[in-house]
Amino acid sequence: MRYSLLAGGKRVRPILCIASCELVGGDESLAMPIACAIEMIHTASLIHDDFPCMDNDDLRRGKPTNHKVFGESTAVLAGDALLSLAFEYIACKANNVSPDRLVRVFAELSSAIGSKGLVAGQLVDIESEGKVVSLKELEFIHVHKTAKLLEACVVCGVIIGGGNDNNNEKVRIYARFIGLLFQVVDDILDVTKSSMELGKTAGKDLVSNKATYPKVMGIDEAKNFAYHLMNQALQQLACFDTAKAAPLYHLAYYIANRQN
Ligand code: GRG
Repeated sequence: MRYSLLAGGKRVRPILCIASCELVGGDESLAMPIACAIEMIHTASLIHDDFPCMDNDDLRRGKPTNHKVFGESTAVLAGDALLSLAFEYIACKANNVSPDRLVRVFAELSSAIGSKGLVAGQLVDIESEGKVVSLKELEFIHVHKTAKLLEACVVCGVIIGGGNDNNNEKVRIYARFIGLLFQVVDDILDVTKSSMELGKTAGKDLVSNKATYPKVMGIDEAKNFAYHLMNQALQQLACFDTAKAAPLYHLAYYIANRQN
């Protein structure tokens, strides 16, 4: 559990949670237990995603994957235990948050990762491997695999910070757009890295059976789509105080412009 949780990572999800809490006037300390729990959930999903029966990855966060180091059975259990610890951690540590808000946080998080969230995205992703995938199906996969948890991060942040339903709706749409943006940029980077590395080793995009945005719509259209998604995300922040929304603006820029 420690090996994967403390292996690094960009910590985008906890930052989103804290930034959304502060967006509506809440203090960082209120959101911290939920932010930590979300990183545990995310890490659990990465451990499971890396298994041979799923994405079959040997490296994660620059280190050998959990099952490569500890074996598959221990890695299954490490993921399970991180998932369980996340909910225990919120229940035990978020004691300065009112029970009604905590119940809404539990509902938001559990629905984001279950059969209508991450699990649905993962299932469709696995089942579509090697098949021709439409743009609609690709969007379904990424909305569920990636955007749902990002939505939960910002919505939980707003709930904890004391925001209203309108605030919740705006940040939810913001997260939906940055979730898709995240994947489009990932797919573009796979192609550009591949072409730079051509002649050395083939990049992931060249060897993978998976559908990607550049494969479905072409690289130029994928870049235009990324720009459109970033702008749509930023528009959702227009109704908030500019200074308080600054971290969420910068996160969208960061996701759009990252190089790895
Ligand atoms: C809820 C335990 C559990 C499982 C659900 C395995 C599974 C079913 C879903 C997999 C979901 C998954 C791994 C989606 C990929 C999301 C994604 C974009 C990962 C990469 O995120 P980064 O780049 O990673 O933020 P770092 O390492 O920086 O945190």
